[in-house]
Amino acid sequence: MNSSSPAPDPDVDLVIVGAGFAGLYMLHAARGIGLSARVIEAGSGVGGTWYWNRYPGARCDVPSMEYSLGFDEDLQRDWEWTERYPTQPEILRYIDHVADRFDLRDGITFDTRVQAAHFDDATAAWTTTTDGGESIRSRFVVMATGCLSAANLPQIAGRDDFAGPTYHTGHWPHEGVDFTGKRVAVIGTGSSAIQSIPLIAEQATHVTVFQRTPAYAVPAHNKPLDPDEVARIKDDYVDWRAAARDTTTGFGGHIRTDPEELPSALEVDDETRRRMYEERWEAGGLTFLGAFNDLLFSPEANDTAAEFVRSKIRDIVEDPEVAERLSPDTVVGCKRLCVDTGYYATFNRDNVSLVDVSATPIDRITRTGVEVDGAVHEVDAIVFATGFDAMTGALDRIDIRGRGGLPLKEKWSAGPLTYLGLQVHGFPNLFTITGPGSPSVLTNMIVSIEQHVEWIRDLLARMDADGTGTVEADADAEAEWVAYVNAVAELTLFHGCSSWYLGANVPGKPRVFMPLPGFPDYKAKCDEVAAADYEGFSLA
Ligand code: NA7
Repeated sequence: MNSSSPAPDPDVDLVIVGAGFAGLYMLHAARGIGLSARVIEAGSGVGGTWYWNRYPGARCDVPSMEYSLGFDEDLQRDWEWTERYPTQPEILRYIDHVADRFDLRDGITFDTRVQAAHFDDATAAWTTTTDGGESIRSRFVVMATGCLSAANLPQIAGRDDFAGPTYHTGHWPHEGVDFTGKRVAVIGTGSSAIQSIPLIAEQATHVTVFQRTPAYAVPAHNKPLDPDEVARIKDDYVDWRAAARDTTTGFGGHIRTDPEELPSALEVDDETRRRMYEERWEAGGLTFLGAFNDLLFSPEANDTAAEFVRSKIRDIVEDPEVAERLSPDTVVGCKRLCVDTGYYATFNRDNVSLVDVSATPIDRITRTGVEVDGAVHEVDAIVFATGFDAMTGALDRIDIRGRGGLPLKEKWSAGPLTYLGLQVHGFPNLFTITGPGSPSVLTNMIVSIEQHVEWIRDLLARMDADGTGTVEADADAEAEWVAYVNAVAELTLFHGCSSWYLGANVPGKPRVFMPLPGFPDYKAKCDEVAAADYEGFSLA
């Protein structure tokens, strides 16, 4: 545009990309401070992760009373969860309810994918373009694109030659899949595989599981919620949520002991240690790793937990050779701990077999099956439970350009650089909800989403009140933050395996630890920054 002509008004204050929990709450929060916003969503409905991940057994590994929005007292009182861990359909019903309850649908354009978002230095406005051919000018862009939304399909030779149907767990057909009478290959043994394999095995003639790295799983012990317990929680919900925000992971505040009061796994005798693990195992769920204060810091302490899980696998799986192959020898919790219902016991079924592809990778996919070490395992369908290009994948797939046309992909070529996981230097007025460098996937995502949305909302309200045009992370604040995130991660055992936290599951992706461990310190830092008039950000 000619710099002497006046800049056209933006079409809208905010463009928000994605209509999962983050996008919906951001829309509601923006409207609450009088800003106009439009959400662009690739799916035909709201829900994000929970819209796409419809594989059998898909369920959240954070309890439903905690994996729910806490910002509205009436919402949290009215909604009735039915089970300890919510299923994907129940979470989707909840998100639909949220969209309707807060009249959000008229702000969302569905079935539309954002292709690009470019910042114009002259007008300090963003132009977002979509595959529907629309260009939208806005003051702000908020990426609510999710941490696990860009599917990772491995580049296995012959992948397109297979004659039967193939599925990725993260893009499951909405009408469901009937595996009755079918021989099914499942590639991958992460959380999605662990949830789906027991159910697929109940239906299919045969399931062949291709395992590259065995995963640790602890039992969910899922059950219907007790109405009396729910009533008690609801009476105390505000304090309950506050307790959750005080935990490293953003949930379990009501049951957790202060880490300072927990012993080291190496301080107690063998019998006490075993009893404490048994108690956590019986209670079920991710809090297993909270049994001792050093499980994610000391390799020796961690190995006691790892050996406990291995002993459980040996107890459950009848064939000792299969039990051995299912037993990980890595740090437990280094890759995200899985929460299962009957996963290991499924390998006692006659119609389930396990193929170890750690030493001998899959050679190729043929017309009729999966070939490993020269032998073809004949199947009728293939399920890719192969995960996601996590945390940066969804952003990389959009052509995002900041000041001077700098592509975000180029800026992040050696790994993501952010300040607080909220902003990137050179990309004014662009926000990433639960972006790399924030606790995100190491926490209850809803707690992190609410904290980010509320922080962004308060900043936008402040900018609107005093006529500030742009906010941008400072280069030195960003550099210090990235160094801090790395330093915190290095205190932990998260570096000890090839996890998606490090980008190690995607060939060629830089290996950088992306999330920041520890929600309370992070939240305190964000609050301090805001109180110091957004220290580390330039408001112009
Ligand atoms: P994950 O946890 O990333 O699991 C993907 C699995 O797929 C994992 O076992 C991978 O093995 C395996 N994989 C990936 N590529 C291949 C190839 N080429 N050959 C064999 N096996 C392969 O994804 P999920 O969807 O299960 O879970 C993602 C998160 O969603 C989860 O952590 C929860 O937070 C919810 P690898 O371990 O890389 O050797």
